[in-house]
Amino acid sequence: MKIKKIWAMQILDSRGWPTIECNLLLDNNYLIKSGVPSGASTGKLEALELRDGDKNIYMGKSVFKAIGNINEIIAPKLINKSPDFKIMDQELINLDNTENKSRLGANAILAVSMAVARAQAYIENLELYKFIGQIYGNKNFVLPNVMFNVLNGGAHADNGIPFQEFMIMPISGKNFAQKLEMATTIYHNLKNLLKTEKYFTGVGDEGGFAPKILGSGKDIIAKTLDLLVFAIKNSGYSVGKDIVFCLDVAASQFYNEKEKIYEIASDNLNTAELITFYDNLISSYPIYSIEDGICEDDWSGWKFLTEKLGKKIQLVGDDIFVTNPKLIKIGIDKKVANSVLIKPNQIGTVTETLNAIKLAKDNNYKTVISHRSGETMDTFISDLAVGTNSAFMKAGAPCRGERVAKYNRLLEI
Ligand code: 2PG
Ligand code: MG
Repeated sequence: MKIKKIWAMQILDSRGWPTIECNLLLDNNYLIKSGVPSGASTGKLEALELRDGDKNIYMGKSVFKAIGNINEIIAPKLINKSPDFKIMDQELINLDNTENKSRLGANAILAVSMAVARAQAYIENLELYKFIGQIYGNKNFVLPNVMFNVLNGGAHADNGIPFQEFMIMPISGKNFAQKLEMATTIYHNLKNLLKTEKYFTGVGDEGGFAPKILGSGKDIIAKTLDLLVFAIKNSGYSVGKDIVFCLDVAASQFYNEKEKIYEIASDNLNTAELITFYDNLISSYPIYSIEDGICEDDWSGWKFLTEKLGKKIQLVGDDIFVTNPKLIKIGIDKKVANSVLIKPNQIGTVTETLNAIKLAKDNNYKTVISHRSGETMDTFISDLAVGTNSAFMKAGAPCRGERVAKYNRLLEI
């Protein structure tokens, strides 16, 4: 079966900014779609998300150039060929021929890459996760442990909470459906608690609540975690036995480069003080995982963090690795972090995403498959997590269509 047509159009993401939907029509007229997400707290070395920059259209954020690249440059190369994402990803990489996919745009390239992988799975009559498993060399289809982001701060909410994501991870449920129920019950009880305590109950970009919590930086973090502890207890679950915490600090967002200081609201901490703060948090709360605890450029700070806390908890590298096998390799060699966040749009093709996962796992780094804060209804990452037997996944709160789409897909699988 061959590709009859490929065309892209501009759609909106969950934040109301333009993004790309790619359509791929096979010659039996079966239509395949893919949608590309977009980050807010992006790593400096991510592959380039091509935007038009014309202030008069969507305040500069339209993606018509990238869409034109799909329709006029990429599509003609792939039409009338049988979908083969490995070959076609390489073709896209060659066609772009830049280090960060800045010619065609990583958003354009990923949209096509995901559509081609889906088309190939369809032709081989396989569910996407099984097809990914076949390519990746995995037959062990276990659903990931999910980190549910129930409280938003940082770049995902305007509430002054310095850390970006406060996630709960159910560990005692007997299957994903039960864990989803646990997390969702806690989510609703958290809302009730916030209401009772007279906090704001609106949500942030990833569907977690975004209350304004006052105090010094360290106080805000402790108060936030205390709210989660109460919500978990109010739901009848045991903190630490049933539910553990995962944080995405997104430390690059509040690092003062010039002063070499982390500005956590009113508290200014140097690297050693910040790590001590984490250590104290770990002693007081069942924290399983900390993502981006140190700024993305500070490899020696990251190494220090790993030496201090790497045996106690999972340390996830997001902005520092940006799903890039070259950077992950440096991390492995330098013994930095012990886990890698995986976001396909940081690197731009399915092939390179699978390479990043393989490299991490072959070196005993766990993988956390991740959404972006700006999302579409595309559920590719759920299949990616199961197909590669990744231990963890995060896709936001158990609330808002674009987040629950991923969890509902896990239920289907
Ligand atoms: C992160 C992500 C997803 P963003 O930092 O891990 O939660 O956020 O997409 O804004 O980079
Ligand atoms: Mg992150």
